[in-house]
Amino acid sequence: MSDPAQSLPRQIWPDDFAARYRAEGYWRGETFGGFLRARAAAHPERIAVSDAVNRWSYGEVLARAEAAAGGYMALGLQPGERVLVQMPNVATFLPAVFGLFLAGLIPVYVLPAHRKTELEHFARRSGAKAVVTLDQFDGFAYPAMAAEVRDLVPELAHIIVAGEAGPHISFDSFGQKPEAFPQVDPSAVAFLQISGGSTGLSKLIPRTHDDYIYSFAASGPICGLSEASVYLCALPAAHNFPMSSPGIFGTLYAGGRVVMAPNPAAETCFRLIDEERVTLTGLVPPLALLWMEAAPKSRHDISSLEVLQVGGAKFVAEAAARVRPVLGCRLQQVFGMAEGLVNYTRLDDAEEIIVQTQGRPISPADEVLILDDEGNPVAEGTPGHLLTRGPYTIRGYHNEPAANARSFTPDGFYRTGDIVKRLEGGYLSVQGRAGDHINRAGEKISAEEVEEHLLAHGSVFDAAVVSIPDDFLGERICAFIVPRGEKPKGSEIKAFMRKRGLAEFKVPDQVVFVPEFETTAVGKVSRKVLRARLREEFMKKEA
Ligand code: OOB
Repeated sequence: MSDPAQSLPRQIWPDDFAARYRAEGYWRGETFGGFLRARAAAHPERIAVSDAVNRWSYGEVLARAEAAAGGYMALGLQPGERVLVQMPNVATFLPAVFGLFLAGLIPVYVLPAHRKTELEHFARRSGAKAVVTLDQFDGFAYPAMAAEVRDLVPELAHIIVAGEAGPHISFDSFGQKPEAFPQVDPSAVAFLQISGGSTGLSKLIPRTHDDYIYSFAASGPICGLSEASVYLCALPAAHNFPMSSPGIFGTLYAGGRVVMAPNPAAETCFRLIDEERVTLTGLVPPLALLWMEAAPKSRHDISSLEVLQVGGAKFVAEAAARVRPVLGCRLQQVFGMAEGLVNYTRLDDAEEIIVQTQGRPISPADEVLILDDEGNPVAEGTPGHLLTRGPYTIRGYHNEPAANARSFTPDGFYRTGDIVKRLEGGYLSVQGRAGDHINRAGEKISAEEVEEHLLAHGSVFDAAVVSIPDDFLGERICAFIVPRGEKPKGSEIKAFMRKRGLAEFKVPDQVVFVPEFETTAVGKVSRKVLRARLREEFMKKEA
């Protein structure tokens, strides 16, 4: 059988672009391992990361990462091979992934919320040889799930577990630093990030050392980072936003300190902000709303918080305007995507820009096109499709020729699927999106993927999944179902979805039974039109 990931490219940009990005100083030939070594040499004693049980200096993180690299290499894992990483927000996340980087291995970042079906998909798509995970978190046993997936995907040979490893390989017993580390090429793929899956299943996003390090190094000054910064990682660390905008990597790059929050609940995080004197954190809009609810009643002192970033989904202006008065910190809006482009409002922007826009790109080399349906540029202030190209935006997904033909133009622009308006000064205002995915509290869910699972239920004749605007979540998932024979209960459908081994955030929030779906004289209407009409009808009834 061919290894689907054999073809991991050494460089994903055409030569002329790569040469330009180097010449202009965006790509500096740094690697993840290299920058951690440099920081550990410069300030070995300074604290790099803490969680509820551990508190490690830069020197300790490096030593643990080197020992991890030795452990991975002793298993026979070879540079360029992929390793699934499914770790919640714990300090061990850092030695686990920096160990992979030092060994030339390629992390594939799986969310803690992902379940068996998704883990199997990522294992197959990436051709991963191993998984690194935690014994348990929040009552869930990750190693048992990994073992089930290994039984289905034999290439996934090694299960490496931090904490109680049981019959598996113990991450904590990795102690031997290797005699020599492999040479790592900064222009090579460093890791695979997971796409939100706008159509069908999640795709793998190849990011290089050069491009990703540029994105978080350049984010540092925009987000006011310094050695004195303390970043609270409240969202799952595997998400692109808390990982690199500027997130944990940007904070370490700047020589600051990362605090891992076990969950993003207001009380958990307020306590950590108080105890650790946190200066910066990032949230999705629903969490920002909850924090604003909770702050006036909290007994914790959150006055150290200088900046609250909000992104991942549209933060409405009315809520954005309340951040400063209620939480006593500045707001920074972040509009980014795991495929690359990240926009920030600047800390010194006028209040109106901070509240009303989703920011402007990081880089002078970010190219932004806003086009009408025919592909012509629209006037400033007119909504259109956002396309982008630049020094940290990928040119293609990993091994997805069909999706790549749809999602990228022949000259390398990524079709984001977002509908935006460009305002004066290059600021963007997100208006909506062209695609059919659901943005549920910042998690992107493919309607198609959920429909496929619903159709596997014996009593489901047909299913269409749509997003419904939701005051709290931004959007919720509504499944319209045409039953086959006797109508099942909505709760039964939800339980069925959970049993399919899916992340909880993909389970429909609402199930609506309808006798049939509309057809035209010629036959079925397209899924896209059907979803749009179902949403419209439903919203009319709700109003
Ligand atoms: C972030 O990354 P992804 O890959 O989970 O999702 C990207 C999509 C964007 O294409 C857009 O549709 C939506 O999420 N989005 C926003 C937004 N930020 C992201 N829509 C409206 N307003 C915003 N502020 O979500 C992500 C990656 C890096 C930094 C921040 C967010």
